[in-house]
Amino acid sequence: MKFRRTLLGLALAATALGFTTGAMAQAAYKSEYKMSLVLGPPTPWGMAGKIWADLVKERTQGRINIKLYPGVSLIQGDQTREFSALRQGVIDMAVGSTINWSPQVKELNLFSMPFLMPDYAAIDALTQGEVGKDIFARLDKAGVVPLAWGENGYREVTNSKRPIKSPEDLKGMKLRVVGSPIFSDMFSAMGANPTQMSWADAQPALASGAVDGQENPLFLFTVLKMHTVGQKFVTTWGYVADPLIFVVNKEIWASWTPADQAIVRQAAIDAGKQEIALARKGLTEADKPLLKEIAGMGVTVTQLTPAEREAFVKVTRPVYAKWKGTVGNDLVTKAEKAIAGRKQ
Ligand code: X2X
Repeated sequence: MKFRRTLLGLALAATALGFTTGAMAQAAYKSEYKMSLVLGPPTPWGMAGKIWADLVKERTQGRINIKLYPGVSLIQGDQTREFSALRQGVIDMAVGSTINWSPQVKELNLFSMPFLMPDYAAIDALTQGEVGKDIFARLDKAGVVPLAWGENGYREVTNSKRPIKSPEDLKGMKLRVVGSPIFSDMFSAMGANPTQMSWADAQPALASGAVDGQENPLFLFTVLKMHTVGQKFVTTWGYVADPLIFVVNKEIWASWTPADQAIVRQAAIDAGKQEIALARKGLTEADKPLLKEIAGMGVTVTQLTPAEREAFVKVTRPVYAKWKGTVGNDLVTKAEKAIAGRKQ
């Protein structure tokens, strides 16, 4: 009773001071929320963050004001620390790749398993289905609030040496890979010489020739004009695609009114849909205009035949088997079934 009376007293005092309860809640809002991203606009990933931030600002009439920090600058470019920083509140919100958070959340390695997702319908079967829900429950347990899916995309391999058509072509090739162990396992199994580094370090390493190649979605090839740093060969093999996930730190989330939470969630879902379309642009049309654009830069674009692709599938099978145990047999089996039953 006493407690209730105190609360009532506080509310009356606040009213006397000219606050409404809504205004009291708003007083706890920060003037700016920090959103972490690896890639900024104009990449699709960067646009995911921009569209989300713009929608939130507009729909909350500026109550929630988000600033973008591309290049994972809040954590000095160390992208594999992003998830821990989010949990700790160094970062308020993020649109992040499953790859970069997988060192902390092992289930996210699912999307990095070699040749698991043969086409875009397979990605959708996972992210938009039960597997996606399981992953979100796991992220919630790990200490963040997951809201929506986006897409970085199929990671195609580029290099300065020769066309890659078979695992033999990768022999001894020095390739930059992300700092997540499954990538070292895969490229070692294919006979390459993988070297782990952040994206911040990868760009000078490509420019100086310290590495021969890298793998990333092809929009990055055109945005960064990778042919100008000697990347003359591109092979499309569709071995891995990394989704993006829109998340908010738990304490920040709890500080918002339910109405604002609903706005932020819906804005993330809307931004995710728009961004996925941007990420697939030029790659899902029958004539794949993005590949034509890259070939037009004097780059040799190799599209593997099913038989050529199969050789890469074969050499990476032991990696798949090993990581199936790490990711979780049940989750991987569920994913395999969802993909087998996907709508085309
Ligand atoms: O580092 C990469 O390759 C990038 C930009 O694709 C990710 O952050 C996963």
